[in-house]
Amino acid sequence: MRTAIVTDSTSYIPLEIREQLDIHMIPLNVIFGDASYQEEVDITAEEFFIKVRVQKELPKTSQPAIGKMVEKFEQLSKEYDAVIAIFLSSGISGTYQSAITAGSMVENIEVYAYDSEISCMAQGFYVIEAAKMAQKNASPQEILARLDEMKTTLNAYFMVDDLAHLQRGGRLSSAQAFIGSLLQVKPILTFVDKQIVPFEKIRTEKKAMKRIFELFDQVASKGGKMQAVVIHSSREEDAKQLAAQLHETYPHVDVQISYFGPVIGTHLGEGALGLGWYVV
Ligand code: MYR
Repeated sequence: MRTAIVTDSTSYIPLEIREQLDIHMIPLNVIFGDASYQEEVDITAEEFFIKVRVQKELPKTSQPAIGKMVEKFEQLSKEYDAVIAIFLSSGISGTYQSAITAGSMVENIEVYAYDSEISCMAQGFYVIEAAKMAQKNASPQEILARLDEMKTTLNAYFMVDDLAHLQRGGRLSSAQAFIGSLLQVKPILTFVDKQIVPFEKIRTEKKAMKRIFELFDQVASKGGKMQAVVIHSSREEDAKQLAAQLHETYPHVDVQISYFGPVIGTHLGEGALGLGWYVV
């Protein structure tokens, strides 16, 4: 049985890796006024942040059209028997729900939509693992069981420079009054039950980063094999420094660097920094 692995653009898996591992990608869109761009196809993260700086109008985002998903699944049905489609958290986007609808509309291929309950390269961890297993001819059930196993240790914490973006996009799950009190500080954010929640209120970025390190250390100090990723929006130097520091302190952890691209960048703004990981 041949299983195709599909994800959405917000995994931000580099094209080279997607090609190597035969990962199929469906893009989400960023919209400036009347112009819609498919991220990772029509617009890169660098181009996006430059545009945001010069345009007066703030961008919006949209999930892929169901028709595009149906088209992709139908195309895959010519070569594959099944699809595992791993999407960003259903608590922040309708993409996963649309994939379920699209999957029910196609014949000749079994579509298993998987809710990563997260996004970005933390979601990418699932996608890459699934793709490696599919290349070794694992069954969809074996792959899905492994993804559920990964979910028990996969975590991400992040902070943003300006919480107003998340508030404006309505993706921060908390009482408005509480959000107001967060605007003055640097809260650590995380995903709980598929939604973004403030994890702890911290006064400064330095202290927030120290706290994220502590949370990571609670797992990494046990010495088990781990994958970690530092994710940033327009903070490459800081991300490199952080990754080097992690690599030096925890040589047993494989540390990568990734980015918040246009769609996620619309909701987090520039200057966001995060750390994701799972125990292999
Ligand atoms: C849509 O329009 O359907 C896309 C909405 C995307 C919302 C993104 C909210 C921020 C996610 C942060 C992820 C951090 C992962 C480490």
